Amino acid sequence: MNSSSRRALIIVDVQNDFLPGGSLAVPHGAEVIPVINQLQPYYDVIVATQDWHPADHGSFAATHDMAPGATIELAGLPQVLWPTHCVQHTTGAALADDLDAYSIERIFTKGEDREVDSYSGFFDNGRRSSTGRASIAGDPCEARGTGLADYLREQQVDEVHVVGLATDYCVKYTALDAASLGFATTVIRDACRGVELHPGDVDRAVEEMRDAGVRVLDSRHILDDVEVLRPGKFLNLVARDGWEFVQRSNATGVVVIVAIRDNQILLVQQHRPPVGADVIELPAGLAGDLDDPYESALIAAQRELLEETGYVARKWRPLRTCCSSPGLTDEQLQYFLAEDLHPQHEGGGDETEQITHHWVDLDQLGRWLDHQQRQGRLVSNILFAGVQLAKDASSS
Ligand code: VGL
Ligand code: ZN
Repeated sequence: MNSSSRRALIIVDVQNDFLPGGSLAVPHGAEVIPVINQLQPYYDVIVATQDWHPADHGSFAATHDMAPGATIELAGLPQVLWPTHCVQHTTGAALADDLDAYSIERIFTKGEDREVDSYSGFFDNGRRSSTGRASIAGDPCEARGTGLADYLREQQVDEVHVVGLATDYCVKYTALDAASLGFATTVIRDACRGVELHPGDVDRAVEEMRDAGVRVLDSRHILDDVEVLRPGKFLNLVARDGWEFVQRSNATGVVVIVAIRDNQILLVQQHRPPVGADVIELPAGLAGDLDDPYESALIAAQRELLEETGYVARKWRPLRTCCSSPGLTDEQLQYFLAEDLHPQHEGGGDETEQITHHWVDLDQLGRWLDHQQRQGRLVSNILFAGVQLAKDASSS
């Protein structure tokens, strides 16, 4: 990074009212705090935003004697009504105690005008198309900016990373405004949590931000100090010490299941686009790729086995964690032994997959695979590791 190009972290609304116990608690909101604390040393400039409402703010349900969640019109814009939150000078409006505030240079308040809400840390909701000049007090023709854009420019910042609460409101609008103002903008997904008033809101917010040119990364991409050459929806092309490789951008790990019954192993067969063929492999899948990015590996393994093969195992044992292709990816595979197996349904994978399964005699495995390859199927090397690990486990 050259000296005139500086990177800022914008910490959005990490305030007590948005945390568990607060009046507008964002589910799992407190989980962002340790992640944000870890990230801070990687930035030249750190600023925070603070939702800072008068007690009778127009976004509060109580102001209109209505129920939270309803939508009204405010300043000519649709406005979701919220529980009373972040009232100026209250504990609920204070930044979280556990958030390291030592390096925060400036706090930009927003939402002071009772007639209009302000999700973005840059502008109120009514001025989304303005130029980003800070407001001149009392001049209604000027954009009602918070001063954040000017501050960042004064600090020679051209790249901003946005974290905090909530992914589907203030984080989203802050990131969209940053991008529209010309800042190279990244949202660090695992350093944010969403309200999810409607299921899927967070995913939709992520899509919307991506469509607007916002890069979406996980904190490990910053902490690892890898350079992201090309972000993708599922994979990022990155480099470390000049070595290009791929990182998964949507999962925390990969689980592989070695399911054994009566000296037979459970194999799956599915079409794999990169090789353009059906591949014989072990049941496997991503941990933390669905609604819960923090799903444990064991739960993911149980879910994948059931989804792909229809089997439930009553006995589980972690085996070994191995890297899969260390020149190509940092991916690690967590192998599990699954025993005491009971069929529940047909399997087959999710709606996008067409997975069939086979029970194969371990003593006949080589010949069975020869036969499969003669039929044009390919064999994943992962299955040989699984066989070996199962052998090691049964002799220990
Ligand atoms: C927020 C709703 C109302 C946020 C603020 O910080 O995302 N959400 N006010
Ligand atoms: Zn608010």
